[in-house]
Amino acid sequence: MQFNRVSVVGLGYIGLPTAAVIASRGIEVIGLDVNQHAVDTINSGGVHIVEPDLDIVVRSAVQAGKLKATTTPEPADAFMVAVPTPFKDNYEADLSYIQAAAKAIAPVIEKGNLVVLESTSPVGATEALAKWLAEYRPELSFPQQKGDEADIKIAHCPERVLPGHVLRELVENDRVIGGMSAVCAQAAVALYKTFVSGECLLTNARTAEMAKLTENSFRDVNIAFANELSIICDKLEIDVWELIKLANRHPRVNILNPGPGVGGHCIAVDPWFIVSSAPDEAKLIRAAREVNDSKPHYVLKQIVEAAEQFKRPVVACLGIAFKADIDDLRESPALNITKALSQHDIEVLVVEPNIDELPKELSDLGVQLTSIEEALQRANTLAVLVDHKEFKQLEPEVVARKVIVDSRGIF
Ligand code: SAJ
Repeated sequence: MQFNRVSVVGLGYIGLPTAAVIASRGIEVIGLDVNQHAVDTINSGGVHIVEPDLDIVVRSAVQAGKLKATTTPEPADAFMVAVPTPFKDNYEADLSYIQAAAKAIAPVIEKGNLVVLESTSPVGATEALAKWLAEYRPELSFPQQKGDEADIKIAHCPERVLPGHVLRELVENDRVIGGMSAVCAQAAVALYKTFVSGECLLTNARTAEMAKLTENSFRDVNIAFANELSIICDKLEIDVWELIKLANRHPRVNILNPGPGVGGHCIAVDPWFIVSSAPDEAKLIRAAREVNDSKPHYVLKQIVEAAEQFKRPVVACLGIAFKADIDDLRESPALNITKALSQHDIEVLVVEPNIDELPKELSDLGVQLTSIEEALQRANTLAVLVDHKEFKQLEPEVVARKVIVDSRGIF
């Protein structure tokens, strides 16, 4: 299959880098988004999200005339849907953005087109997308009706890039490509081969959906193991970091790092899609979620107890991002701990080298953003919430006189 024009639906953390990378390969890319501000920013050569080097790739693709953003759907050879799939209150996946994307592109799809769902999705979402498209365009045929002979080809190819390394991983990572038929999968491989140097591994759509959920659940379960160990070790008066280092010397053991909880938009969400599809069977996956979700409360309690030894407790929270060396504060356990801490009778300072301004939800509570030097002068308690490189470089003598709650084990 030949791709002269590709439409990327949803220009967020995945869609925009994908659109820019495909455009950088000389293919004409139309980015579709409902957010006018994002569309305008991109068309002026800018970016509305933070990811290293993304601005450079977007700017050059726009200047070369290969990337254009719009709020109005246009015809293309292939459509890649990268819209959010949050969960609802009952932890069931909310597919309304996928349905809205289907509704948006339905009027412009044509016989021979390929539609790929990239959004992380519960098992069955690709079939749901195909069903919606068939409802909106009854005169076209779809793989659920005609298999390999269908007018429209549909596949699922979950994104698997690590925030902070998106541009490299988009190209280098192997991709799992699940077709609703063999021909659908082949067409999707041809599309991904235009920009992926990793291997494209073929399967069906349901397995591809489950593969993505499995990858993130694997990580969640393993982080939960480390988090549970850290709580057990506190009780038994053992240094969990030393313990893990020793245990990891076994050739078949590789324990991850405990922390203040699991943040970000993927690992704390995706396992719930498995749990809600198989509630009675997914016991371990659910327990891992619960362990990780409870860790911020445990760390908060440790900080409050440490701070309350002082008559005038001043706590410096080191880091509020959701993980090391990024500025992304969304779904961050460190941010939530800091917020909860400021509701106690404690003065709270934040050191976050990756941002210039505190989010309003913190500044409104009287929390102050300070330099590391000022924090070391003013605070009597240090709460290490993120293992940013700036904190790892601190000399042990500098922090020696402080009471420290080190949820990341950097000191
Ligand atoms: N964390 C720990 N201990 C660890 C590792 C991580 O507490 O040993 C915490 C981090 O601090 C962070 C959270 O877990 O709060 C998640 O961070 P992460 O670096 O593990 O993952 P994400 O959310 O940035 O990206 C993940 C990746 N998935 C896997 O590594 C299996 C990425 O490849 C996916 O594309 C992404 O989720 C996604 O979009 O699904």
